[in-house]
Amino acid sequence: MPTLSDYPKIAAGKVRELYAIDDDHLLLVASDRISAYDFVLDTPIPDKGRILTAMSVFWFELLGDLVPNHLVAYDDERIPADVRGKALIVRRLSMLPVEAVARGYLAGSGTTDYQRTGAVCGVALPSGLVEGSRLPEPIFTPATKAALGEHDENVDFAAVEAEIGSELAHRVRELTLAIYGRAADHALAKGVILADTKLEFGLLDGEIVLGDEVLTPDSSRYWPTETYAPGKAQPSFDKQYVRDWMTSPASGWVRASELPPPPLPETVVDSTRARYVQAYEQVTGRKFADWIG
Ligand code: Q0Z
Repeated sequence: MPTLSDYPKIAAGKVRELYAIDDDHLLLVASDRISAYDFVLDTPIPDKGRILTAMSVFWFELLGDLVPNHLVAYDDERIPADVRGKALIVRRLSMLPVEAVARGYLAGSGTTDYQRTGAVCGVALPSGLVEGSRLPEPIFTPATKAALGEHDENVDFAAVEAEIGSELAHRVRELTLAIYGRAADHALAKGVILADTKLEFGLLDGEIVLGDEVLTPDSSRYWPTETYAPGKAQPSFDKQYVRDWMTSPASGWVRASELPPPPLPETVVDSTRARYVQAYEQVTGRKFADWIG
C-alpha cells in the first residue's frame, strides 16, 4: 500500500490537494477543512472530505450519460489508507482555463453584476430581480480562474470564445447548462434548491471531459427549500451554522478586522457535520454510513 508521501503534490487549493500518481493519473484529495468568509478555519469538520467525495461520485454516476468524466476509481490499491474515502483517482486532463458556471437563481457576484448592469456575464436579465430570485431560465456565467486567494472574475461568452475557441466555448456552455438542468431537477425533487454550480472541464484525446469535484456544496450553492424567500441572502444548506456563529457576538470575531477567526465550538462543528451528512443523504438518497472509509 502506498503512502501519500509517495506521490508528488502538484497543486493545493484552500481545502483540497492534488497529487501525481503517474503520467495519466492524479489523486484528488478532499480535506476536512472548511472555509467561510474567505478564511480557512483552524477547526476541521470531521468527515467533510469523505462526504464531498461521495457526493462527487454520486453526480459523476448520475451524469455519466451526458458527458464523460475524469473519475477512474475511489476504492483502489493506489489510494493510501489514510485518505481512503476522501480521495479519487482521476484521469489527467488538459484543463480548460475557464470556470464553467451555471446559475438558475440570482446570488453572490451574480446579484452584484445584475444590480450594476442589468446583466450577468453579458446575459441580459429582466428588471425587478432581487437576491435569490429564480431566473427565467438557467444561464451560463463563465469566470476566469483566479490565483489562490484571489476571486474568480466573471467574463462574458465572447471572452470564453477568445480563450478556448468558439466551437469549444459553445460545447462547454451547452454541457454546463445540460448538467445544471439535470442536477437542479434532481435536487429540487429531493427538496433542495441548487442555485448555481461551478464546473471544470478538460480535454483528453480531443474529447471534452468533466473534471474536478462536481456539484458539491463547495462548488455549488445548495439552499433548503423550506426557508427559500427571495429578497435576502438565502441560508446556506451546509455553512449557515458556521457563518451565524462567526458573525455572532459570542465568537468575539469582527469580520471587518480581517483578523483570523477563532476556533469553532464543538456544537457548531457537530451541527455542521450533520448538515453535510443530511445534504448528502437527502440529495443522493444514499446513506453516508454505506460510503467507504
Ligand atoms: C484540477 C484543483 C487543487 C484540487 C488541476 N483531472 C485533472 N487533470 C488535470 N488537472 C486537474 C484535474 Cl482535476 C486539476 N485542479 C484544481 C487544485 C486541488 C483541484 F489544488 N487543478
